[in-house]
Amino acid sequence: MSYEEAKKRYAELGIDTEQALKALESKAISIHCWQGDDVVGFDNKDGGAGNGIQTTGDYPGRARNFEELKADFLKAASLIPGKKRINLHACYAVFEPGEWVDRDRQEYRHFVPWVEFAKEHGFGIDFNPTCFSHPMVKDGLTLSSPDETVRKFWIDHCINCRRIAQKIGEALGDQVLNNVWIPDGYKDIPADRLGPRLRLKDSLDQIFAEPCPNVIDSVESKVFAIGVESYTVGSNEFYLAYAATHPGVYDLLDNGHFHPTEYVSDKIPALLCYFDKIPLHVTRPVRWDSDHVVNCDDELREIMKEIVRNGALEKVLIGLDFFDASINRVAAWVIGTRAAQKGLLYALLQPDAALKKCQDTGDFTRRMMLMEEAKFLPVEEVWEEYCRRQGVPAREDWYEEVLQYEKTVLSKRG
Ligand code: RNT
Ligand code: ZN
Repeated sequence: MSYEEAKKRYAELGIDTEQALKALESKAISIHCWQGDDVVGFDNKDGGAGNGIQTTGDYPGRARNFEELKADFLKAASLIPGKKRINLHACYAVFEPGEWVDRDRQEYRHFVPWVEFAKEHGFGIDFNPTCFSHPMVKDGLTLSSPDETVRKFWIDHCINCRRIAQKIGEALGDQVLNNVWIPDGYKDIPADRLGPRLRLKDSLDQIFAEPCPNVIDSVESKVFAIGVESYTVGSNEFYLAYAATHPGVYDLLDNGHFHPTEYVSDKIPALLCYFDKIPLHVTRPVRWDSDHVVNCDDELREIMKEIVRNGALEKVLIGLDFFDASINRVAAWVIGTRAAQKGLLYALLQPDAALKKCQDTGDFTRRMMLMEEAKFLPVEEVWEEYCRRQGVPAREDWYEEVLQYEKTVLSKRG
């Protein structure tokens, strides 16, 4: 089937493929830099990811420094259509040769090389404090620590990060998402569940005190992590209530951070009743918060459907969050980002108006019939047309380029 034929088939259901392509093209996806180096960063040379997050796998070719990470990201970006942002963590500070600065004293200048990179290639930037993989995480705690030296260190880090994000936003003439996630919690049954949360609340109040007009602030909840099974300070209720009572702070939903029978696709329309922005971490949790590479699976499509059919493309900030060290990392970026975009396109090509009408008139048989028929509409032809217009490979041939890159670049790394 050709694109023109697919366009006609969609038109029969009142769906305009050209409009869908326009919407897809204008929606930026924030691609996380940390898939490229297994969440190691540039400021903790001996360690990998720690404190509740970890990568598994030993595929060769991990990016070991700024130059390698940039090159790998660019390779992936060249195979991904549409608008792209790069999501940075504070641990990706770029130091002068011989320089090392701890996280509470980082400055904007350490991220200027990233801003230059973003400007050169037309990427947006998003930012995150890195409150993990660091010796100042004491007893698994950061912003909720009872040790005031520890808590102050991380408050200072988070305040610095907002200032850095503000300057990045000013330099790019853009809004920068600055998302706070902390690993704080306990492996075993806590004796005090309230104290840590009150301390976290106080830390957040200090962190968000300064106005930063180019920053979109968010907080990210979690259920549990390895070694943090019994209690998580920054739980869903805690952060949702914090965001709801602090205008300008948003609740970030990571779809790996809920009980396996809970769905972020259902949380999006709940939050849309109250918030004008919902930042997302789109991931693929396999049985738990495993951060597998995003695939175009049922829940991904359902998440995208909730964004599209509620007219929330501007309100929902789509960011990715996965890290797989068991496969080619550049391919992981390309697969995951293209999957997210395919899911979005799929959602943009649904007969939403007709389906809603069925629901509101109680015609549930027709609703089910139409939903099922819509599953096999020719989305592939529209996707390929999109890739052709964007000048990126439309089909699996993109993988040949990654293999070539692996042969000439990645495999040469020690
Ligand atoms: C951890 C959170 C957090 C991190 C990144 C690296 O469970 O999902 O978002 O994955 O910030
Ligand atoms: Zn996340």
